[in-house]
Amino acid sequence: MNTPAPSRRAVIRTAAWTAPAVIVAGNTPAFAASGTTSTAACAPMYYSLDWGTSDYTTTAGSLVPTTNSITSSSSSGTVTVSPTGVAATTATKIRMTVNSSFTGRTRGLNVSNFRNMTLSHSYGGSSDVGGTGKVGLTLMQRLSNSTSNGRNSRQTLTITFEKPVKNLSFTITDIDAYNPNPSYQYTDAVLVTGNQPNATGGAGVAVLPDRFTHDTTTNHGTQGSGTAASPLTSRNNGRSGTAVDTNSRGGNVIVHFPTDTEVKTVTVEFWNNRSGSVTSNGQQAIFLTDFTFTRDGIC
Ligand SMILES: [Ca+2]
Ligand SMILES: [Ca+2]
Repeated sequence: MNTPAPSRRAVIRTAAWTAPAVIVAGNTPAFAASGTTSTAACAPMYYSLDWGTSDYTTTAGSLVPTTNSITSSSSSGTVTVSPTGVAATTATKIRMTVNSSFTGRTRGLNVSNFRNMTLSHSYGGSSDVGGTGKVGLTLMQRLSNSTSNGRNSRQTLTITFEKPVKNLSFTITDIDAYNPNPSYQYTDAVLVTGNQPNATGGAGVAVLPDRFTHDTTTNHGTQGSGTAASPLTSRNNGRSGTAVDTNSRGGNVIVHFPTDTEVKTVTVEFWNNRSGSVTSNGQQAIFLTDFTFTRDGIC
């Protein structure tokens, strides 16, 4: 047999001729006329986590057991996030795992309405952290004694995405400081880092947030470039003696990871940036909410 292969020009012409028939038979992508080769099935999928309506569950045995108690035990939780406007299937859903552990003197705390690694409701039960109108994942902690040694004592939250995500952002709320005259209780300090996936789907090379949206509209507000030397902290730093209310935006930072860059894991470190003697063993809290991200469509 000596059947000549069709020329490249012929193949392209054939594809150009048959493509409209396929589009007419199915959905016509709005962007078809723009020249892109994408189809609706390959379009990115968008995800938005609402803890309040989610299936979030924790490893109950490792949570801080009773009110006004502390623990040094690690704990974990899982939540499933479904895409918006796309059928929730095994292929499209993404499970997030959150794992909390402690270094140095920092302990998980269960106090009043706030229990570490559970979903918080603000004072008054308004289900609103940082003025977002949303529930948040609670990081509630204090030291095992009344002497703070800064980042040497911290909680580390690791967030692992079952499948790598892109365009990740989330909001940390209630980054504040409290100065109950004459001594300090806490200065919240937060560091966020991440990792891209490696070749086998685990955590690979580092990827850092490339932008932070600080609250600058209140008399508290937030600051910091997100490095260990310049962690996310309160702009007010407790100078007024008052803290940010749990449902105020005055302690908010929106964390943005680089555009179109895959993220497999995120690490959030949370510590008391005071040094020396602190009141109430440095009892302090932040909340994580408004996770949004994308994933390439399945086609
Ligand atoms: Ca506060
Ligand atoms: Ca706080």
